[in-house]
Amino acid sequence: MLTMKDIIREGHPTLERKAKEIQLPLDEKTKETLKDMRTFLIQSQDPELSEKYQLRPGVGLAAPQINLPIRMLAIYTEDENFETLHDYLMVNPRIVSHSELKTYMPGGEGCLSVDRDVEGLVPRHKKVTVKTHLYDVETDTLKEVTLRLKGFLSIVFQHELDHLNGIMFYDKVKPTLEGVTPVKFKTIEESEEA
Ligand code: K2U
Ligand code: NI
Repeated sequence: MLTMKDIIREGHPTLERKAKEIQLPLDEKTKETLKDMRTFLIQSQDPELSEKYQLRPGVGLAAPQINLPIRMLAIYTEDENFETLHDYLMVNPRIVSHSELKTYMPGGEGCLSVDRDVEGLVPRHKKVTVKTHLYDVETDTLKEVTLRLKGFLSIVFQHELDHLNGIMFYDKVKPTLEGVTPVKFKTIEESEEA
């Protein structure tokens, strides 16, 4: 299983390189790595397991963060309304279009590969249309899809895609973002209302 010792930290050269396209079909080793990345995110969000294995909570993880400069990433999170679970293992993802409007995380961003707080806001496309191959763990199948992501999911995806291009969130921080609306997260109470 993956733990924090498998995650490389800022300054490591792999985090600053452009990752390479993955040749298809996926080999077994790559499939196992994708499964491990997904398991890491699931365990990192479990109070007991994250405590037991000392995992920082994560909603996304890109292969370069475990020192694999190849174009794949995992996302495992609910959206900002706590309505839908988004569970993606993306291979060779690319943005094919995006909104002009921007958004941002109200408190700024963090990163599993960055062991410090970084002040500032990161402008992100409010909506992105993504073409990617998705690996399905249950059926051991890979299919090419088009995903339309918005809000928090759009931010998470762009943060992870940046890792595939050697870009860190602190390369993009701004002190303020005038005229840009941040993602609004529902409170747990709001999400539990009928
Ligand atoms: O790539 C990573 O380091 C994983 C980040 C992804 C991320 C950072 C900022 C904004 C969105 C996604 C970790 O998930 S940071 C921890 C986290 C946890 C819950 C919500 C937002 C960030
Ligand atoms: Ni990161």
